[in-house]
Amino acid sequence: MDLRKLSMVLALAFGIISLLTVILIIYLGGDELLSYLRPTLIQGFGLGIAVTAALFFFLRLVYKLHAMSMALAMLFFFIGVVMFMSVSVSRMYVLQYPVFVQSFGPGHGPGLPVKNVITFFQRIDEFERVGDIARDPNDVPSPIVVKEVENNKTMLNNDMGSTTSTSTLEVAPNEMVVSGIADMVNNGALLPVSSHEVEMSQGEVRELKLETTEILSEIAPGIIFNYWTFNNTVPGPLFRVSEGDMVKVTIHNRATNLHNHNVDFHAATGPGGGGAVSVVAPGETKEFYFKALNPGLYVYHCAVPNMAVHMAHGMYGMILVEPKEGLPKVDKEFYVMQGELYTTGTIGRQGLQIFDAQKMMDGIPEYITFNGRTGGVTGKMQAKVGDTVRFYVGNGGVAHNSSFHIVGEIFDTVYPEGSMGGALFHNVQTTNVPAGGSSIVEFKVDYPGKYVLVDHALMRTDKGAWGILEVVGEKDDTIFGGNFSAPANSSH
Ligand SMILES: [Cu+2]
Repeated sequence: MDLRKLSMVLALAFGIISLLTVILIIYLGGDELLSYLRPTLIQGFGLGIAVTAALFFFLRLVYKLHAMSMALAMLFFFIGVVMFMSVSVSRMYVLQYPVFVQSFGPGHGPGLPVKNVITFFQRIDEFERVGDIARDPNDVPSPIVVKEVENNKTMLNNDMGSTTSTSTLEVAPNEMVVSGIADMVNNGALLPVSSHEVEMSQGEVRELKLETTEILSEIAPGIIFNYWTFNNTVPGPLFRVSEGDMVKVTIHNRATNLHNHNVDFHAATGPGGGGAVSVVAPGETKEFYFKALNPGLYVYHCAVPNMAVHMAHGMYGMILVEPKEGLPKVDKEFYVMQGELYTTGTIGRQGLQIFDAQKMMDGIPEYITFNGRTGGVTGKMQAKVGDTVRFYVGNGGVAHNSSFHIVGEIFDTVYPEGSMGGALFHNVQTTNVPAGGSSIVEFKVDYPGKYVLVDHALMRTDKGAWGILEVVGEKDDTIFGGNFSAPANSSH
């Protein structure tokens, strides 16, 4: 065969292989998979062109110019470069999808079955698309028992609903002076009772319902992630029970899901915190129970291997086990959980983002969020001057502790690491919230303005870890003063 024909055949073969590859990808996973693999295809196509051209060059050197030694030198040069690149790059980055990552944990590694990866792309249109993945930070169940600090009077809440008690901002200013506890009494949420009746209320059965879901939602505008959740939000719901209560958990794994899930309650004493008896396949439902023996603020999370992978998809939430005597009354309660997202695309890359197991193993998240996405708790939290405020702060991790801080505020009281019954901290600037742990902070808001919640490892604000508590009301010149105007060189 002459060289011209051979060259034509080679070029044609290259073209056909490229086309078949694209068709195979579309067949396996549709446009979404094609779009996801685009960088790899461009890389692969480029490499193909280079190899084909090198081959033409090699053949011409040998058969036309009879320069065999020069051809061999070129060949070895080419092999040498490829060897060098193969060590430094090792594999095309986009293919670091978990199926290729080897690890040595107790369960199986962060790799997902190839079958599930392909199935994900094939069924991508069947996954629910959730508009806002962030749990509303106001979504805090009403107190069960409230400890009145001033006169030691105890009150009982007979309403076990999870309605929030933090909606007083809508009322007219002259009604806003009514204290939070009075609001709740007026709403029928709380009824004064004797201490004897409080004793009787202990040891109730609390039914918690969890649905595990695999959905699509936005990390930031235009940046899509396949979240795995409890009850379709990140974090999952905040549950509220009382010390000594029997907690009955029902967990259902949505039928469209691809993976098994379960739940490990840090508030439970027993194998896996319930994880050992709650593994559910897609479509399956299970029940288990535990007694809330110890008061405190506890994380719950999915613990199906690989546990870190499930948590890094958003599978965490918290349960508050109130002490028997309740917590001191406050005017506002908020629920905020920090968490990390590991995506193959670097921060800001638009479109569908695939979970990156290697980045998770290295502990380098692209996004660190409050309540699951950037801006997850911004514009949602309000209080008025004079309010006492309590934050239930948690950390789903999966790698990093949070140095929780609110710019311009001081925590009057901290329940360190969400513990109860021991020493409380007072006058704290920044509190540690361990991965898989919590903290409770309380403070009175004294001055109007915007107070920024941060993880004080401050570069994490650029990854999304911040939110705003807005305080409205009268300025108090005895506490703070100054000129709020913009600097002279500001364009605003
Ligand atoms: Cu899970």
